[in-house]
Amino acid sequence: MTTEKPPFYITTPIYYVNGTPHIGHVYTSVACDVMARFKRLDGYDVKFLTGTDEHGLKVKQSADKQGVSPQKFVDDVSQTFEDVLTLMNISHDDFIRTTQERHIKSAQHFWTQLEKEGMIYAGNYSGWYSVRDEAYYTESELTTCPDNKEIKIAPTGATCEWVEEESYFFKLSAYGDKLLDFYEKNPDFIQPNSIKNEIISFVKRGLKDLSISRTSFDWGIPVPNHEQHIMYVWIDALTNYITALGYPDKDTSDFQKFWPANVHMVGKEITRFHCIFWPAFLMAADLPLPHTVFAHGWWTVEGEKMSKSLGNVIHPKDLVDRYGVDQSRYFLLKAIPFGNDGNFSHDQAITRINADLANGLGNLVQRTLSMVYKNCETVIPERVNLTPEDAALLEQSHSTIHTIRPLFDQFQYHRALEEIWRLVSAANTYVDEQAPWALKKTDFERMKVVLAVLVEVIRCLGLLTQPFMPDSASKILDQLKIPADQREFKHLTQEYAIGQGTCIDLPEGIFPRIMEEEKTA
Ligand code: ME8
Repeated sequence: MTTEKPPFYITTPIYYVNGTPHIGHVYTSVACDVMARFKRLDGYDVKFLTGTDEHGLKVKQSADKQGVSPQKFVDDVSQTFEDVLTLMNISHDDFIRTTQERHIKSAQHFWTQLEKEGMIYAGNYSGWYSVRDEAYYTESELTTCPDNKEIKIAPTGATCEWVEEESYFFKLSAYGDKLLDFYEKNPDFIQPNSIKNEIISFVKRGLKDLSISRTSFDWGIPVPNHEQHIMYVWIDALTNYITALGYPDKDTSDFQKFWPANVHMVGKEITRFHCIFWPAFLMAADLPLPHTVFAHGWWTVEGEKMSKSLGNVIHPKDLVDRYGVDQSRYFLLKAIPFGNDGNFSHDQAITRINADLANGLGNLVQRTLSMVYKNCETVIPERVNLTPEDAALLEQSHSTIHTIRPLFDQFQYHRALEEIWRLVSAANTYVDEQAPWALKKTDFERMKVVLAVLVEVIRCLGLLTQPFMPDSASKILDQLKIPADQREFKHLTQEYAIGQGTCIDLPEGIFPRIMEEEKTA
């Protein structure tokens, strides 16, 4: 009997193509990738979507600055985002671009649905707009620039300009109570709680109708039947999450299986769009609402906001050249509690990678497998006559998955890593206490049992680290000759424990130590 796998749909924001990708973008993509891989290994049917947001004034202005057509510009920059996904070993199932035909059709249909429901009306917009945020702001939200009182500044620090133009509006003001009711009935919809509280107080202050079309430039999706208008970039962009499932066709197997999404992962600066506008649009279009929007924090670099002008932008390739792909993935998720802001520092990256990966996990694997290779004629020995210490360590290896599963459900990546590294430490303490190198001379049979226990712990560590460090975990599992069809979390049991008699190859180091002099490089 085959039972159907439960679905799990996770999305990143689609990234603006006005600049090249940096560690902020990579952070969200890695976090989603780790979740997607975790769920696949845990028996889910996963759909993982990412892509690029290619319309709007910000992108148009960037293209103009380079003197190329917007289409040529977005084609080139979108490719750099795809390349970074490959670089970081991201396992997305689909890459959506908002200039694709499938998306234009979907966004236009979505608009038509809102119009049919009577939720759109024509009017004139006059107010403040930030091109950098692609967002409208009310006067009361703005401050003035200390050097020039004429310049209005949004809460994000972006400058705003005064806009007056013909526009269509979405009746957002009709959704305040409905949204508050929805947040109350679905306490997991907005996470973490700090963001939920901000959104609730914003909605409670009263929602204004939202301008959803522009007429002063043309780089966007034409509004159906009113082609002098293009859609506001956010109504276009948010629709990507359903386009990728086949919308407007709601009968596709993907739409049936994966909508509503389990998680929209976003940075904290775009929660208003995802937690207010998007659910209101979906309510208006009579579509179910996603389960969770999780907003993570922001990275600064050596204490400063990343910016081209400060020259402190960290490019993913530099990170990978310096530390390696898996080491970079590990560091990004271990360095700060997910949901909090954090500061990137090379010193911290080196210290953590050396301590946890080179010395912690790497050393455990290397010293254990070298001893098996040299002293047991390359053959994994039998686990017999187990002591209580052996049994306790094996038990911890098989049960860690039960501790980290709920942590994944709460997006607590750093705590899941802490639990896995609790096992690494327990194993390293066990090696030191059991001292197999001494047993080699005094009790060779016991040495073999100690090594056999450690090999099983390493198998479990290989399985558990796969979502975070897929290549390194594969290397560990390959060295142990674990078959490809025995690498899921359901195999973290005694029943699938590594068999005695397996021959291993000469072990190769997995996590090289990063040299101190590179700190100042
Ligand atoms: O907002 N720290 O695109 P965007 C952490 N197109 N995360 C960061 C970051 C940093 N310093 N910088 C960027 C958009 N991010 C819209 C989204 S979705 C329908 C449309 C990450 O290119 C974080 O996930 O400005 C943030 O939300 C996203 O990149 C913003 O990317």
